[in-house]
Amino acid sequence: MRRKGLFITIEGVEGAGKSTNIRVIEEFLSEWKLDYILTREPGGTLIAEEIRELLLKHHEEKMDATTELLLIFAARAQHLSTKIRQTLAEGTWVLCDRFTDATYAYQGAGRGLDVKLISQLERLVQDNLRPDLTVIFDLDPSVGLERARQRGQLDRIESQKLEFFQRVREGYQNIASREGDRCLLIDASQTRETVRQSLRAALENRMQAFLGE
Ligand code: T5A
Repeated sequence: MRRKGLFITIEGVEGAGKSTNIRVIEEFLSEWKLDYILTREPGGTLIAEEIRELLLKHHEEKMDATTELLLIFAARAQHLSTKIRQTLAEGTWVLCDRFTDATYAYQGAGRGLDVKLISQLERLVQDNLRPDLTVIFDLDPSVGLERARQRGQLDRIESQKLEFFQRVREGYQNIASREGDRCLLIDASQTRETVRQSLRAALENRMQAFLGE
């Protein structure tokens, strides 16, 4: 019996199918009879959700990139201290829609902020806590943005130029190739059913390793 829950994070550019495929992961965890919670970033607690609103809404004043970065880590500190750490310690798994890889991809690769600064904040806020498994949905951002557009009005971050999201995608691809043991890169350009099957096969594989420990 594991003493600690596993921490699984889901990543990808806008419209890559995170929400769609989180349902596949939930179904999978239920089949394995694992207790889990689903949460998201930025957000996941009352205070962190208020910070999310501030981050995603349009403002008359331009938000400085460092302000954006600090707000994201402020929300993360709140989320970790009031929800994630305690849940994992109780042995419950945590499924989180985005986490710090999104910060490296969006604020690092996308906005061009110094990666060293991000990793300093990561250490400050998370100490040694890192995800056990990260699923990254890889998709051409022009396809993802079109999917997001069809859903309604774009928020402040979704309204960035296409080149921004191309850098974000490359940021994610670099993380996946650097940290292959932790990350699963899923081709999200396929049909919903094919993505579902690839994801299930990849999870099956990893889960054997986790639960066989
Ligand atoms: N952010 C976040 C940072 O900048 N830094 C950080 O550190 C963090 C944590 C949060 C925003 O905050 C930024 C990144 C984001 O801009 P979010 O709530 O995570 O935003 O939301 P989005 O990325 O905007 O999530 P979306 O809901 O837009 O995208 P999903 O969840 O990836 O996509 P999903 O599943 O809703 O699918 C979109 C549409 O495509 C269809 C779906 O039915 C849906 O209509 N679809 C497919 N269509 C065809 N083929 C497939 N295979 C499909 N899969 C899904």
